[in-house]
Amino acid sequence: MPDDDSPWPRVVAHADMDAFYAAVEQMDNPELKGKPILVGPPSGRGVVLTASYEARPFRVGSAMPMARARKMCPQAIVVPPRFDRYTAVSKQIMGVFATFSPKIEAISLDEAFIDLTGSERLLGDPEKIGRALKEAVREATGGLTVSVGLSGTKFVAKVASDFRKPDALTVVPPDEAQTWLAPMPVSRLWGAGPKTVEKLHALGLRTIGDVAARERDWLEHRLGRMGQRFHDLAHARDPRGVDGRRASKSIGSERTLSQDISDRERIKFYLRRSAEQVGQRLRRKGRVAFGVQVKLKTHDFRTLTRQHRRDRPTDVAEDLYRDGCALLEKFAEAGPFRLVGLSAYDIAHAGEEPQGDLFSGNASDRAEAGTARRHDLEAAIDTLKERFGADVLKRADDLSRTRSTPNLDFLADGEDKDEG
Ligand code: TTP
Ligand code: MG
Repeated sequence: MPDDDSPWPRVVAHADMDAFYAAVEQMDNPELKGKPILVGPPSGRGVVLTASYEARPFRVGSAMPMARARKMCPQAIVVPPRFDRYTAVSKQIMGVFATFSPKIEAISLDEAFIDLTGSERLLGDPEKIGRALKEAVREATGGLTVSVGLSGTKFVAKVASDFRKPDALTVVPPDEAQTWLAPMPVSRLWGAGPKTVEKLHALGLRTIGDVAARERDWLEHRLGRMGQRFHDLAHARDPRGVDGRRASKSIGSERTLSQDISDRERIKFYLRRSAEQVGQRLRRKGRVAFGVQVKLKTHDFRTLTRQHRRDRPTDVAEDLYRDGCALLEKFAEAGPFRLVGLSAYDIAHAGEEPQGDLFSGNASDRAEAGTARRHDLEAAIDTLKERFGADVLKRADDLSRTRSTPNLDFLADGEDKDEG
């Protein structure tokens, strides 16, 4: 282990394959090499899963409707996806990472954090380790390139891996990280979605350096807990460890359906059910969640997710459900889907959150008051359920609804999953 005053108290790598699906297709079929390709359904309906780097100057890429991408880049060759192949290559890549460190956190098929702290004596300095990692991936896969970022925190490593894609290696020594981050746009901050970015801009904060220059209290006053977090990240402080059990930090409920569905109202029905179960588990554990994720699995077994980070945490099913419905709008695919799930992540202990003044009358405080009322109501239902069982609960829950919504079956059935 390096000593405490080493410039690298921790060594964290983030590795992200370049144009992953497209690169696999180009590797397997030499005729596609060096050409613009779009991986996605050739039918013209549906969305582009990824574009090769040769196609990217035409401003086409992931999640764009295929028909539009073909118009913008007519010379592109459309290649149907082969998910089994990508999964197999992903296993190869993760296997390579495992030869560098046992501490790996896979984020998706093509992306992982690797904790390399203590590996320097064996593998050399971080730059050398990065080069070795890239070479090992190239060799094991038969030619694929990966972009690697190395620094002392997960946050900086992730920003670094994306910095000069493709085929890049970016090493940011921890003591230079804050300066290195400063010119980056605030959208790079972990947890800053489009709405939050707007809010930050309205506060006159456009770069990470702008955020770092503000007092922690100033940020906390305006952005709550999120402000504290941004302050930390902007100073390149990120205590998160590389954790192979990352999934255990979420609480989810999902269900594989007996028949594939496309109808949005039916999907919402299952989202509500999952939201009820997740809310109940959060309350039982005394936790609240900042993050809400919706997961859909397509009939051809592709898992799609969309997530949202709330400004205020919640343990209320109604909030989770509302976020879930908003997230549903963000899926480009129409279905049919074979699985519907909702989970809460970024979980905190209830009571740690600063409470707003319920009587000050601004919109977010009113929203919080609504959440508090709803919390009490749902907690009362929890108690009823514990005392009298699911039947009473069903009726109590019906009474609690002001508008007509599908009734819930509280008896857990199907593929309910509690990762918490
Ligand atoms: P990414 O790592 O986001 O993209 P990429 O590897 O294609 O390109 P980059 O060089 O910018 O990293 O995603 C990895 C794979 O996941 C991608 O090849 C296809 C798939 N994917 C989807 O299916 N849908 C999506 O919306 C995105 C973003 C990715
Ligand atoms: Mg990638």
